[in-house]
Amino acid sequence: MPSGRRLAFAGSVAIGAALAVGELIAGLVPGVPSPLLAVARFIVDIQPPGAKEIVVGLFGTADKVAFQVFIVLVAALVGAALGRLSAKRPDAAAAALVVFTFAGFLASLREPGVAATLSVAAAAVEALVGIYLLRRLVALAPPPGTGVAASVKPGVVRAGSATRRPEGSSMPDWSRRTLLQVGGTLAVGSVAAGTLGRILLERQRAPAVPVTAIPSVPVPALLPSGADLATTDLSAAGLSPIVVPNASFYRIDTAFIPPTVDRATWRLKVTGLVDHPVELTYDELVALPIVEQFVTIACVSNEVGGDLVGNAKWTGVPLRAVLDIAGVQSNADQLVGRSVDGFTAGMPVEWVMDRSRVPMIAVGMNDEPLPRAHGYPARLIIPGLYGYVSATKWLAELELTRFDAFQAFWVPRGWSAKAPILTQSRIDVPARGASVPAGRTAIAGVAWAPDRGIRAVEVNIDGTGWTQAKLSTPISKATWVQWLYPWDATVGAHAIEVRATDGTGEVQTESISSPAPDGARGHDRVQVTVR
Ligand SMILES: Nc1nc2c(c(=O)[nH]1)N[C@H]1C(S)=C(S)[C@@H](COP(=O)(O)O)O[C@H]1N2
Ligand SMILES: [Mo]
Repeated sequence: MPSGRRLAFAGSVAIGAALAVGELIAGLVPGVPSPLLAVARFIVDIQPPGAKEIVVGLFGTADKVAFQVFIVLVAALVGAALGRLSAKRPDAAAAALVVFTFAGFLASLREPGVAATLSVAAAAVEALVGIYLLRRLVALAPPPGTGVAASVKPGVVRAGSATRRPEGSSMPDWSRRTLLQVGGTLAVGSVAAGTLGRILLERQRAPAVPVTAIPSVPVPALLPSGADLATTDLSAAGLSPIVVPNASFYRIDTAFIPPTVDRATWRLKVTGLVDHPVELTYDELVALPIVEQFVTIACVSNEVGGDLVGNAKWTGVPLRAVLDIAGVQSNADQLVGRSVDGFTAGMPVEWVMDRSRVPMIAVGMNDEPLPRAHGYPARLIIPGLYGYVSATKWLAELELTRFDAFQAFWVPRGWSAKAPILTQSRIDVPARGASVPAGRTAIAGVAWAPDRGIRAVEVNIDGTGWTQAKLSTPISKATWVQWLYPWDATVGAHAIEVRATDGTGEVQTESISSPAPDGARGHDRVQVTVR
């Protein structure tokens, strides 16, 4: 291995170990944020509008992991550069390392619940570990330009040889083995320490007391109950259920670790342009009339045919019941839902005041307390609006303000301030690129246009014309419907296309738009082979 690469390896390992130490301290010491998460969140927060198409896909769970792996890889590249620098100018490399750890510390200051003194101490430990290992490992790599004997029988390495430097090109290439062994061991140890740190951090954040059931008050259902649904559910293998179970419900948010909220100390504030600011405890909130309704929520970054959409039964308090206690002033045109973690979503006051819908502060999801990932203990559910402009999870505050006075989280990042859910339909079966046997087969899927409702769904096979699909009985205008078209499939390649008509009679547009700034447009299409 050329000496440049060894130096790079040495540097990457040193940086990786420093990062791992940071993760471990974060796991062990409450109040010290994970450096990796702090940097990840900082990048999400500062992303320029141009980056929105890349970063908006980040909020799925798998994407969050991928994003962190990416940051670690970037850190390793920085480490590689520092390794090379360290061979010539060790002090400059050490200084750069201090700058990087300090930048990580600054990013971590923005995290909720951070103890600044502990965090700066942790950053100092990270920097010292990084500098120490950088020096030790770089010392194991020969300086650039030093020739190294190409083929020497690898010697047996004893622990003490780790610090010895090769004295010339005729020496056996022990340094290489030693560097690889020491570096490799450190790298493996770092991954283990980092993982342990993250497990401990998750544990710190996990609720101390098990989540208890939603209040056992009589719940007047606004809409048909689950029992009625069973009979209307269309069935086809692979078709989405009308009600999506909590465990498989899509999850999108900017939280790398979902906030843990203690229901006993949680408060909901109503602030801003109101007659009387209000502060409610959880018990006070759920003492208000409780309602239940099925609502389909969707993510604006859902692509045509994508799965960032779902329908659930929500239990909670009508939002207007709380707003009425505060008294909304007439000049307020925007309601901002603010999360305990600082996320904000802004929606028109007019939309939530419209008597035709029942926006709610949900505390239950599909007859269970709101799961932590979906906003425990309370979140907003506003029929008809995309999640980023409405569905605030881990809700802490309702602020009455004006669109010209405040921009919610995603707005300065290139997304529309107002974003009603667009009419969409999706083909669930047959799957994209599937091969199906000839004969009668189901083409089926879901269609939604909350809260205008779905009037019709049509299927077009091979561009031969639009034919009506059968619909499940809609629960309400705020929910999706299933659709099904029994198809007599003939051998060959076929293209299937779908479109929906909403409750106002407007046909889903076929002109394509990307998710940004206000949702994806266009028809879902699949190609299948019939054999
Ligand atoms: N606190 C908080 N609430 C949030 C978000 C967030 O990032 N933070 N994301 C919103 C977005 S973009 C969507 S699509 C919905 C998703 O809700 P779900 O994860 O329960 O499906 O939550 C919304 N509420
Ligand atoms: Mo979203």
